[in-house]
Amino acid sequence: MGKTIAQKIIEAHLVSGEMRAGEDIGLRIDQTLTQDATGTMAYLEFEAMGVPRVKTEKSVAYVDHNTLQSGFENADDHRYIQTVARKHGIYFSRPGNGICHQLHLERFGAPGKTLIGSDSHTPTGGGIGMLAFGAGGMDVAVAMGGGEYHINMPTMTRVELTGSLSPWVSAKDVILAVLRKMSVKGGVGKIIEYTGEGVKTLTVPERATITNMGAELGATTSLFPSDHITRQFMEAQGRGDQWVELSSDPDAQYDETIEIDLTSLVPLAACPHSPDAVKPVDELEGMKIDQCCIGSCTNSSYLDMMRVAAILKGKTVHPDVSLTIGCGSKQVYQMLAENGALADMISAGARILECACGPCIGMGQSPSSAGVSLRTFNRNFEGRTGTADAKVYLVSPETAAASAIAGVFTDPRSLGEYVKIDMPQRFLINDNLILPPIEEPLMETVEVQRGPNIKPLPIAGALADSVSGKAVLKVGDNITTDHIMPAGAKILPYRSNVPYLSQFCFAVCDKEFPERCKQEGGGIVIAGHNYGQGSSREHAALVPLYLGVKAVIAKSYARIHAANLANTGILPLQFTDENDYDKISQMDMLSLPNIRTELGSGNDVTMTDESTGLQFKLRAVLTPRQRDMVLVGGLLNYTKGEK
Ligand code: MIC
Ligand code: SF4
Repeated sequence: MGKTIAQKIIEAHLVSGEMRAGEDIGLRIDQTLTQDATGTMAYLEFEAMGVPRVKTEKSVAYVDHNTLQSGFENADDHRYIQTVARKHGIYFSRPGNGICHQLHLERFGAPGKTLIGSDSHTPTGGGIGMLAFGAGGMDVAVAMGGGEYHINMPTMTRVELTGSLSPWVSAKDVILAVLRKMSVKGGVGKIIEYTGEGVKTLTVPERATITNMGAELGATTSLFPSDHITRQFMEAQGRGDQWVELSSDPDAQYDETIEIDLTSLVPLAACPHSPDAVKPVDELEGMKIDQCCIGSCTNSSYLDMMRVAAILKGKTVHPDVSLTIGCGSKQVYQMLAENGALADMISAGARILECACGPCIGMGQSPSSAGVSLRTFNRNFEGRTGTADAKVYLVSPETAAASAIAGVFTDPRSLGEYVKIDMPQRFLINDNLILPPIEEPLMETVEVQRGPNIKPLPIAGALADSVSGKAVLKVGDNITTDHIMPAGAKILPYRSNVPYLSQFCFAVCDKEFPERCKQEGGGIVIAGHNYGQGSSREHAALVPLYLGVKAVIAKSYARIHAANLANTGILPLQFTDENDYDKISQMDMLSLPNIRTELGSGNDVTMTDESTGLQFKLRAVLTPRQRDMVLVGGLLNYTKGEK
């Protein structure tokens, strides 16, 4: 039987398990990436494993999330990551070089390779035919040490693209159209492959915008074939020798097919507060706006920026609008500086930001109270900007630029003649902000430098015979990791300080939560569907662990977060009957009397609500390997035990 592209790459990297949908499979990982906000934890975990040099083909540590350095904490974290990278054979991308996903695509990624990254948008690499997954820091640490990366073998979805995009409609509109069809949980358990004639009309950066936001579908990953367009991109990056062709077999079997006609697409926007709340821009036209932010790992390529510059050329940003622009990489930034496009942006009044995540993760540029902000980013979750009542719309760079000039939501098709930008024959290549690994004897002499803000990570003990605790929090559907463990300029500097972070846990939902956990000695969290969507930050598991959370009971989970819970030793449990969710009230006393014995033999778990006397049947969302892991208190204990 023919194979899909993902099945071919998986087959070539399969270390354990069988390629049957739903089965636990272990993959050999060729490359890893980390960023600074999750990287400190990942490297602390890697150090705890005691492996002298990474065993991957390439591991890269990027610094892009927190580059404000508003106190010593971040500068210390950066220094820690730089020295730990030097000590263990890891490339280090210095702050200012750009955003991890854009940079990885430009300088390291290659078709047919496997990549895991401690960031949920790692599937950006699917734009060049990589099999790239977002993962928790512990999974990345294990992969750096040569260990397998485990996932449940996903089902295969094909998105068949026909036609070609109309002028002023772009890749962002394609993925917003997919989100409108599939919703933020429509991709869970699936790998999405883009096929069809329309693929040939899309450049690599456009493909990468689409695979990047596959994270917002909850998909395990997304990818495009590797074809002549991929080859041209790799050659233009001076890496043509790393190109291989990749396509699915003509008789490949997909579990589901979705059709998107590129020709009929129109500019779209995701409305507050969810990436799948999609409407055509022309329905929003005329709405007054306060801010436009262009950039992020989704839309910060050379092509994106050149189109924006062309729209801004000779114009002035509307007096009521603040427009920020951040390029995805130093390569893009320097090319714009050299060809004059940057001058067009500056002249129009754009506020140029460093090449980094910036406003996307709430690092500055919080909108005014109840402000309307148009962003080319990938997430518009409540509170993520740092302004609780801000209204964020996710749009294409074309829509953002047109609206920034007009001062109101504007359909870019009203701009008149389309400006076509060609892909460069050769990108400007200057890797002077990437510090390559050093040789073994030298590595030994490197001293890893740690600042006082780096606190030890909480590690769970072996699972007790029985577990009980109050339902310390009850929340609804689609709770994001930004709800569980917010980021932003005030909190991000403390990503290596779990005790400090714990004060902000679930702050968006319930400010009393940390205090309640302290009084009750922790407990159990009750949640609706798609619990933990969004970021890969394992802090959303480590911090609840620190506060004494022993289990989460949800209607369903986002993939990376469920894995992070298991990795840290918190039980991810699921209702077998969704209606049971309504029968539990916050502060009920819950008990799992036989949990250890039950998990020893399977996933069926019984729970009693001591406050009502009701009994419930739950299911542990764990593979057999994860059950063993939870029994010993998480992945670190499990990996140590394996040696
Ligand atoms: C995000 O977009 O939410 C982040 C910040 O990049 C996260 C990682 C993090 O929380 O550090 C992600 O997407 O995984
Ligand atoms: Fe950075 Fe935003 Fe991309 Fe996350 S989504 S990696 S914060 S740019």
